[in-house]
Amino acid sequence: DRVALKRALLSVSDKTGLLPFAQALHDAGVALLSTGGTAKALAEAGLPVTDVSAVTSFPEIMDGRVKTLHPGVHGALLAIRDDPQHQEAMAAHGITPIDLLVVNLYPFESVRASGADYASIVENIDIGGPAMLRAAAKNHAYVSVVVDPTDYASVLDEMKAQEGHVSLLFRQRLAAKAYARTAAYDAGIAAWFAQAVSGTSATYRSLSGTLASEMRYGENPHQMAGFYRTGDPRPGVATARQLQGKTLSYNNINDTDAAFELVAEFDSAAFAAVAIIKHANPCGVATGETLRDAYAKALACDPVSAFGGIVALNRTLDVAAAEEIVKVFTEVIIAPDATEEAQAVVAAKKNLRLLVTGGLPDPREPGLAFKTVAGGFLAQSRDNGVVDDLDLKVVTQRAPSEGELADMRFAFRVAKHVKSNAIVYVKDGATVGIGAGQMSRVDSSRIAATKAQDAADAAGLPVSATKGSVVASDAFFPFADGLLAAVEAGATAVIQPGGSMRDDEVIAAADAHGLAMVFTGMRHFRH
Ligand code: 93A
Repeated sequence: DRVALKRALLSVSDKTGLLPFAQALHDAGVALLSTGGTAKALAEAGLPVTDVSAVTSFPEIMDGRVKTLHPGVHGALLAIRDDPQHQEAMAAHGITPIDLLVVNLYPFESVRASGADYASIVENIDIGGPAMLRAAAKNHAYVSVVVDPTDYASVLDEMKAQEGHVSLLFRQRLAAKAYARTAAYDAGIAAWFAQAVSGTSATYRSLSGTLASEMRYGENPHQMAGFYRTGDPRPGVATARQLQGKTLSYNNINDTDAAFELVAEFDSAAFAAVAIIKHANPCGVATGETLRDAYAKALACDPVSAFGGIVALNRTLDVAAAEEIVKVFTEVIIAPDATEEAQAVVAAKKNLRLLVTGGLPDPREPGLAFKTVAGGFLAQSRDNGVVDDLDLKVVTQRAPSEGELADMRFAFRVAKHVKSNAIVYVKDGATVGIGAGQMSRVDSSRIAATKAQDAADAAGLPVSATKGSVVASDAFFPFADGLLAAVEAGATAVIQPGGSMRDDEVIAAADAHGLAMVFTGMRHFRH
């Protein structure tokens, strides 16, 4: 399975390392074929090189759009050397096999990133290069294919170790790399098109990403994990700058994303907002005059769960907030920015990760969300519904007071980010009880109330904070029982999508207890 390298075709846009590599190939007795610009560079360096148009007996045409797309080239790459029919075809058409293909592609990605115009980007979609890479990789039984200049040295090492030959395993590895490259290249083109056509920055409409980092493990230590960037420029965990702390783990990234997307729902010009997240669910969310104030209120919701949590802020982290946050064991802080003094406070906690994003993502931005299923995946547009845009319908005899209404909007905003079934109690711009992820809505209601009672007990308060609160449900109450659980907890107003077959019963129960209730007409399931 060893193959001697006798003839190489070199066609590269990135000419890094080209000359010494070509020189070494020439010294090893390898004949060099090349395309226009590459051939020129080789000839100028004094290397003997045959222009590929001599092989194809066809000039490069259409500004180089067609230079290697020719049976003379592809036959030389694809021929099965010891197949009599292939040998006959080679003889009949004067085709000499190519053993080594060295190609790197038109720089589509960097031209796109440079903000070039549409036509220039299109012109930088390489056609002949990927075609040759795929042909050579397919025929790796005979052909070595090099797509990355950092592999030049290993080709020479391999040839040296094997007296001018390369092994099958080596060729297989090169082939795998070539296909990985053409796949990523095309995915990048698809992503650009999705963006160019939709006119939004939703590059994440297409399923492609570049490996940003490999984690030590995934959700659990026996799982592998990688973090991929899609090129979506939204401020968030994938585009953030880490100022300090340990490397982010898989769960950190997942939770930090949940925290930041939630806190971005709150208008930073109107108030400071803080969300504390555990296992991708909020265990405290609050707004306040200052971040310190909001953090204290968020922490009070469930101080036990906040231990080891992730804290997201909608404004620049200041020293006052930082001083409070570092008192509690916290895994990650994420904020649009952090003052120098705040950074100094956080620096005292070596492991604590501090991420700054440069801004807040727009919750109304379109985009896609994915989930894997056995043998496939699901894609849906992201939940970019915002309660402020909804037409709230009062369905009870009593209309909510202005204060209740403000807390209702707050509660529904948070419920969108809580795993279903979600029940969220809110009072005075702070969550006071959150029930998440239960199979029964009544259980979520009860858990939220119990947790609020626990927090009140721990703080030595005479009554639970759910007394006089409002409550949000991410989906309709199928029966009156979920609403009655909220009544029992002392809630005075309810916000929910509505739309149950038994809405009448639920409304009657609310009226019977003097509750105000509004329907949003929008559900916020999150699984
Ligand atoms: O325009 S192409 O899609 N048509 C081709 O036939 C072709 N053959 C090689 N691009 C083509 N290439 C690419 O040209 C290679 O992938 C490489 O990136 C580049 C090298 O051109 P030059 O040698 O003229 O600098």
